[in-house]
Amino acid sequence: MDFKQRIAELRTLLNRYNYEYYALDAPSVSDAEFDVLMNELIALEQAHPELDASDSPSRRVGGGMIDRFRKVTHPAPMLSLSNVYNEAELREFDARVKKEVPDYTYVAELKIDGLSISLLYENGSLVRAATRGDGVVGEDVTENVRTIKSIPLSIPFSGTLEVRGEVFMNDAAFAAVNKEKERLGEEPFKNLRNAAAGSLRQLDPKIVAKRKLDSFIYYMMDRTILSTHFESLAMLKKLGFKTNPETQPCKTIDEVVAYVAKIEQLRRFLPYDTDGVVVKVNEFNLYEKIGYTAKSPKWATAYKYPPEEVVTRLHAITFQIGRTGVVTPVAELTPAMVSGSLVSRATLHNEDFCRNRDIRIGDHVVIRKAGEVIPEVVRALVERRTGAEVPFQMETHCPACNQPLIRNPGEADYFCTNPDCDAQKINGLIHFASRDAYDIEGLGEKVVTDFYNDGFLRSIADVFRLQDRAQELIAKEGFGEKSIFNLIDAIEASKKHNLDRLLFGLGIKLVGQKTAKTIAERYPSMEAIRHASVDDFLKVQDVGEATAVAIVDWFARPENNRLVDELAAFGLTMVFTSNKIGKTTPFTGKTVVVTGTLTGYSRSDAEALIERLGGNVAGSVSRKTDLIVAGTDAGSKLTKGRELGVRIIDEEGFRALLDEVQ
Ligand code: 1X8
Repeated sequence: MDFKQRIAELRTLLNRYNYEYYALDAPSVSDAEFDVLMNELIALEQAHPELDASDSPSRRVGGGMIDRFRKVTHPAPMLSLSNVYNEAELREFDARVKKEVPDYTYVAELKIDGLSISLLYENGSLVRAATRGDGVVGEDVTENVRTIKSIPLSIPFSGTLEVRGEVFMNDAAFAAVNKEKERLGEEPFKNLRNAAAGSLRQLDPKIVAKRKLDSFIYYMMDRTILSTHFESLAMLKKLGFKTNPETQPCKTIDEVVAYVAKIEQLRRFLPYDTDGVVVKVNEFNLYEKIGYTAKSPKWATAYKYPPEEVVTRLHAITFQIGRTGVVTPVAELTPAMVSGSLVSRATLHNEDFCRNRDIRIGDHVVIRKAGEVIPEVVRALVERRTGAEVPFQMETHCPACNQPLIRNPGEADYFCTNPDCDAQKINGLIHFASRDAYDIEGLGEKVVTDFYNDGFLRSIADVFRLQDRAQELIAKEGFGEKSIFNLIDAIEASKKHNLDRLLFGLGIKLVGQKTAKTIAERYPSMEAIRHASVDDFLKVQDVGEATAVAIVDWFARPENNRLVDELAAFGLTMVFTSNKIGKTTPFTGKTVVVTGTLTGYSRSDAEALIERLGGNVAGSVSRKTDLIVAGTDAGSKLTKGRELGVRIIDEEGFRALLDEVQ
């Protein structure tokens, strides 16, 4: 047989075995047989590089490093779902559907706690995978997604097909990755969702391949081929996607209510996290009639289960010093399992929280872990008191440096104001390197603390000096040469991060992740931020007086300015590159259709511009269209827009609106 044919045969065979193993959970060959065929394919492909194909099963090991994730605009926005939290609200959802359409059925599915993904296939090949992002613009994670074995690289379908689903991690893969992280002295992932998100955003697809991500696909975006959602799920399965087996068609809302009750029991035993049930109207032809809100379809909703509450004993209250010096009371607990992880500490928020709830040492307390947030104490069980409990007492001095704590009038928190407090500095460094901030892989809690104590790391600038001390670090006990070089590579790579990560990472009081981003969007360089006044910051959406003052105060300190200068000299990115501009424009939130020929812009340039300025571009005119930009020779879209009374502008009007933005 000629090699061409053999390669094709091997690809087909391996794709099938892969599908049987990962999507159907029903392998028909042993791992050893699979490996033999895969090795044969790899050898043949290496001998004949001209036959390389992006959808070859050999590609699943992950290709070269990615330097950043390209932004992609979704063909149609990835909407979120409205939420309901109890049976009554679920029935209200049903009543709203019934008002619009008398005759309908539902499909009830598990809500998977992972991250939403869009997969685009052209003539059967996976050509693009994108994260949800803000729903309009996501990130291109194709190379990483190719390593997910339950996602087919090719499907028997001609033409273009977009499908959507959830990428997640199961319990076993989670345990394995955290074990490995622990071995490397890195901070473990806190939950399955973070592990899935953190893995999918890895810049090295080979690492992603090892993380064993999984998927369930639950939307076929083409709603013209079939007439119901349930049929489309069957078709997705037939095409080779992994669909969730717990999905159930429901004729009435009563059946949905029963399903919700059934899953409430079942979900505890599933090897992946579910945070609720998704209910969708089954008949596609009703979707337009039922309609959409700005953010979500009205033909679907998500029933969210309440966070699990567990009773345990609070045996001590300690005080934790945050990166900004804030001192938080922490409940030390008898370890208890809560929503899938062992909890031995929970936040008590602040002094007032503890006083208002009269939390005492020795109390039995209710704790919970709601979604992303850290575990918290909900209340004390007063009826279980013995009389030996000790009332809460706020600490007066910093437990790390022993300086007096202060609480400013009008604020809830106590602060340690000693700038040389070790605990503050270590936490500041941990924060800087953390995933949501400057995201330096390999520089977790343990490593930072260790490097700090050994004098390698005292300020953020020291992070970028570590490469000069590589030999000393290698000589230190506990780190291999490889892990030190990996760390240095990760530090070097991090310098490309966008400015909002740096701004957040600096640990300026009250500047959270979101605030850092909105500020960087408005003032897109470190110089602009450094020179902005309190009034300037107040112009930024959602930035209040206290935050504005905190930023200006931070930059007023000479040591902070020195730090910023040093970081710039190390080559860190000091400008913000945005896909969208932060300010409100005449296009913000508007649905715009571009039609006809424009002289100054190609259609796609005009559309990209509108999106960058906050508008949503649509391909057809409907009642939801807010604005039509009509060039010359505009046809039926213009006519329809006139009929519907949509605002219409020509190219000159378009330019005038753009001028308003400047
Ligand atoms: C989000 C999710 C959906 C489903 C499962 N898990 C999710 N996280 C499902 O449809 N079974 S749908 C969805 C969305 O539309 N945002």
